[in-house]
Amino acid sequence: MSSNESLANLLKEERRFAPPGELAAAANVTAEAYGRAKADRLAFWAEQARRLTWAQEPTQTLDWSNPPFAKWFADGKLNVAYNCVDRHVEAGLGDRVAIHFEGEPGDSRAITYAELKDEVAKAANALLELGIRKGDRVAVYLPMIPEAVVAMLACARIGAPHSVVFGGFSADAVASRIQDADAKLVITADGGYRRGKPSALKPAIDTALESCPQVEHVLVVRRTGQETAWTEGRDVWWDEITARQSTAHTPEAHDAEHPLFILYTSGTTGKPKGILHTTGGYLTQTAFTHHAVFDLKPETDVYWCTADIGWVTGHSYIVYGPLANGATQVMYEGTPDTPHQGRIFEIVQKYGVTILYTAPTLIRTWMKWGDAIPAKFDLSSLRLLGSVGEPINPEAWIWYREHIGGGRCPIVDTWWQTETGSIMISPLPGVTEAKPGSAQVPLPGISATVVDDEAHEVPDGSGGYLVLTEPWPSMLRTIWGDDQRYVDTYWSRFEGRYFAGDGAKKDEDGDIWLLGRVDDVMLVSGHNISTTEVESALVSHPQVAEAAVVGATDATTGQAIVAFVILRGTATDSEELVAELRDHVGKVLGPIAKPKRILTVSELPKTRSGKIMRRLLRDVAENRAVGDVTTLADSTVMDLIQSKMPTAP
Ligand code: 6R9
Repeated sequence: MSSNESLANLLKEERRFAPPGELAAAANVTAEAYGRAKADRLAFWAEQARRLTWAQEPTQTLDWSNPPFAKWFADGKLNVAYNCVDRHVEAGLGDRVAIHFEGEPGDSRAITYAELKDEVAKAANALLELGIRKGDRVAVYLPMIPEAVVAMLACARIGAPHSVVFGGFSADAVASRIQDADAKLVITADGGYRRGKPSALKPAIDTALESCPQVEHVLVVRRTGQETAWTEGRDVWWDEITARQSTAHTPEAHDAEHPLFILYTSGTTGKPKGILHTTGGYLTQTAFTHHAVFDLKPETDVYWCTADIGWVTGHSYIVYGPLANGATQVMYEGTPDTPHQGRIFEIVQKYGVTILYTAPTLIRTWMKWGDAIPAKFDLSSLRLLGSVGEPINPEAWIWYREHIGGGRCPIVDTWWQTETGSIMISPLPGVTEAKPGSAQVPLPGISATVVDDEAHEVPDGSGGYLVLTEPWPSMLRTIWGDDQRYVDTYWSRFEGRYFAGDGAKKDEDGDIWLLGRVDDVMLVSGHNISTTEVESALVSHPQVAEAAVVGATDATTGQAIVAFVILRGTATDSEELVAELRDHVGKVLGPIAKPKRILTVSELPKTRSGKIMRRLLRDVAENRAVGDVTTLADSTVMDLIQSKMPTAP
């Protein structure tokens, strides 16, 4: 993309929503924080680090003497599990519920901080009994059950970095991640409940371990009770080994830069990248952002993040941020349509959830299912809504606000990545006048901007590439075992700046709008057009629930826009409707953005964290064999979509 053809700035969204007065008056973080952080960024982060309990207080904040390899709070020492659990019990909050667990079949468990402390200590002792020591890597392949949280905290407690792999990734995907991290132990379960039935997990581990000889033990949580193949001497039942452990375990103080976890991101091509996060900076920023962005009042709020722990959102905003802040939260094992499409709302009602954090993919699915479903439940406990994972289309934002938030809850659209560790760009719920579809402003202490091809900051009203211009506490420290790839991937495109890989624009007020991955940007007749803007235009038509657009090679225009749309429950597919949708995009964005072809489909290819995989749709649109589908949540979706496609290009 060159500067004179940077992303066409097409979408105009004029709606504005001021923060609710009551929330603003009592907000955890107010406008003053921006100025304070700007005046002295490092002093601001040093102050945030004091949210944590350190065994040895840091005297240094940032060491950036060897960029891009950062050290934060380097001479400090702390234990993450102590911060997430023990200190709340010591403060007299042991009876507070940490986790309201809701299993898919309807079983539930409430776990207090005191109980969580005992579980984590026993699991830490069990890891030690199995020969795991500080620095050893542990792979975690579990369903969404409390043992996943316990396992992660037990690893953190003894200083054994965990590598959580999505339960549901194939044996091959698990094997390559176990090998890359050279894990010594795997923690898994017999199975978990998905779509109304037990779904086995351990067989994938058994297969994966055929090519991972270094793994000494497999620790198996009993969740479904299904028949499970067993390797004597290697496999150990979680309940049996933890039952004989003491609830006493003294947490060791680890260096602030001790590795906390590795989490693999698939990226678009090539070998998955093991993103490395460390201890003190990561916990400081996850705790601060959870406090600031969600305005958490731990005494009264019931918080719920619907992500899977296999995704970074689950690490930072189910495990580390909320628990460091002493939150009470809901954890749900299953799918949102089991046994019925109102399941999420039923759980909100049951626990009186006040803060709900979810992804645009689920919001658009709810739109497809219809307004009548949330209307059947009492959602009046909600006071704040969050969104993460993809750009949220303005129309989906409005739907979320009205149908879930009752028109009263502020929405925080939070931009961040596995690599950033914590939320970076987001409105503050008590401060920012919200704009549907925009993440808007870097949080206090964060420096982000949009640059053109030559690294010049673009003027307000223009588009380009999102970059982060200063190091931040929860930044990735490297790619596990590959420092050079870390430098090449993130720090080489623009000298001294972190390249996020996302297109973005700044509006007339300087607010940031995310426009999708740079790899997905379409080049039509010499204009760079963002996938996000065309998708948002399609979703703004009342018959459309969800859309994915790609640029397909075209003899006349270079690339032509091809759109795949999912209609709302009430709409019927017809040639007239397709023509109407093309005209609608033309009206909203201008004729250049009109899709050449629109196909209606019933599903879109998505990753397990709900992101649309446009690369696969491009293969379909260009009549190629569909590429690697291993990270797809449901691989049958591609067959369905291809069957919709006429064979001639
Ligand atoms: C947390 C997470 C990172 C990529 C990121 C961007 C997209 C995430 C977004 C968003 C627009 C938001 N993304 N949040 N785009 N608005 N609020 O999703 O991490 O799985 O590593 O993905 O997701 O493209 O670069 P990860």
